[in-house]
Amino acid sequence: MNGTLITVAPTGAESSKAEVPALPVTLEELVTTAKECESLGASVIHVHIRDAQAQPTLDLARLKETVTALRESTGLIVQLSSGGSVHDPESDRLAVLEAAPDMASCTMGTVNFGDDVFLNRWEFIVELHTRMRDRSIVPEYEIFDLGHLWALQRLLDKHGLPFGGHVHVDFVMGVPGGMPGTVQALAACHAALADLPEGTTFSATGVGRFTLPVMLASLAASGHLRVGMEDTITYAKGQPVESNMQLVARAAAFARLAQRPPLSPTQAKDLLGIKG
Ligand code: KMH
Ligand code: ZN
Repeated sequence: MNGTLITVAPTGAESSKAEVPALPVTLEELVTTAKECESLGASVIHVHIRDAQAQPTLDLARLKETVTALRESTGLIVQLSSGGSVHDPESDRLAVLEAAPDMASCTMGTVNFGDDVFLNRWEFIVELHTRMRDRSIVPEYEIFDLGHLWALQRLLDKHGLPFGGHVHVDFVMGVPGGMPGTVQALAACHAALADLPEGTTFSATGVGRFTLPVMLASLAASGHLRVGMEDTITYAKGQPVESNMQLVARAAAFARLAQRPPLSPTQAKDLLGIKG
């Protein structure tokens, strides 16, 4: 399919509302952001939610309310984060699936995450993968390092394909502790996809100053894009991001320049094997 899937990751679990006032943290802010990002070319939304104090939470009732509101107000594919924050227990991260999103993230290994550790044990990964298939949820496999692709090959060999049969991965590049956001690292990941099922697709996101090089490298390698304030709060050197819409608009413009315009949510569903 000759178009670009654009995922917006508007909030994340790392930035604070006090320090980044443009971060969408309430349901109303999230829905408004989602609608505007859809109109600019996003087809998937990667969702982390916040509580009444704007702190990261995996509260199930809030997650269910969020999925419903996003479905009512947009045509976007709703992808919940099962990664949460580095402090969330495995039980809460698994329970995210009970909110019945279209997609959920599934990180393919443990990685140092700045001064913290983002823990993803093998048994936990297998449980996430299996429960997603049981619940008809399409995974996006999050790849923070090259070895995570090898772990994905092992997962699929031992435990079978995900729901829908299509494999989609997201290279998260430039996290301190993971792979760098360089053309060379992206090329290595791209080459490793040859060992995954035929037709495997990828998107890529570069954290912070890696945003632009990773976006351009991904487009050049026929990849898709993830952008948003989860990954960067700086638009250009010395220029804070004004909104998620600013990042989606830039990604859509680059995609058009590359002659691969943004996919609609319906086209993105076809690509990812999402029914309905
Ligand atoms: N917040 C990070 C610790 C995901 O959403 O699945 C994990 C993360 C990955 O953002
Ligand atoms: Zn996330």
